[in-house]
Amino acid sequence: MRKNIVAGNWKMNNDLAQTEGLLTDLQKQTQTSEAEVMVAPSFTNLWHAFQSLRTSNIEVVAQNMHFADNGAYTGEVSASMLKSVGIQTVILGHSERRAYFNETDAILAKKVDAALANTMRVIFCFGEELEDRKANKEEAVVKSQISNALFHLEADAFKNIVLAYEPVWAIGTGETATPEQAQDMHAFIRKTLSEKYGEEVANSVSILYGGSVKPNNAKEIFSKPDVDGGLIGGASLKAQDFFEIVNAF
Ligand code: G2H
Repeated sequence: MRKNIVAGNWKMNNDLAQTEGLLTDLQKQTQTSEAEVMVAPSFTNLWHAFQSLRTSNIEVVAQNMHFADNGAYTGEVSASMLKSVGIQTVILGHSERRAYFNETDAILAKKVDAALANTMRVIFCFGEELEDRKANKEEAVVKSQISNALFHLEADAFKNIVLAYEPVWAIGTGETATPEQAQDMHAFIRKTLSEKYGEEVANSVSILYGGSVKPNNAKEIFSKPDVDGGLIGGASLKAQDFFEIVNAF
């Protein structure tokens, strides 16, 4: 059985005081679903968040990392640094990283390798842009993003990979893919995995949907058979909204 996961991607929001406030609010929430819950604060607040949530069911994860283990990469953070502050999971390939920081599939393949070599779990993000969808190229784009960054891996590596389909046109725009659009793409992703690695691997990988998931649309999106949870941006910044989404399973 694959896991249901709801991960909050705080992006570049919340200084230390705001992080403390949100962590306190999160711990007041009641979880009624069995989904795995994660939050991704910024690098400066990871250690603090890890300490505050270490006795809770909420895992603290990172939003990004570099592929090298150390060295002359000013401003970057490595997998071993993340692990040294308790972080076991990293989000890689978010469309904002691809768009604003020129992260290519080739760079992402190296980051995935580095995370796995450090026994970390990866939430690997990808998704088409609006022009791709208008040109009916969404499946081709998604297939190439996944295969370029992940298909050099052995099947076994997928035990530590979570996929997050985030159509770029739905991110932070208030525009959500319909539950049917999400299901169609998730089924396509699973088929693509199955063609390369077989059905067992394909059926074991959790595929999250991301892009303007809110308390009022989460239930319908999560009800789709190939949608195993969500990567939540804006709505993860308020504990109550986030837990309404967590409990939408
Ligand atoms: C997509 C998502 C979180 P939002 O970026 O990764 O953000 O829910 O604000 O669209």
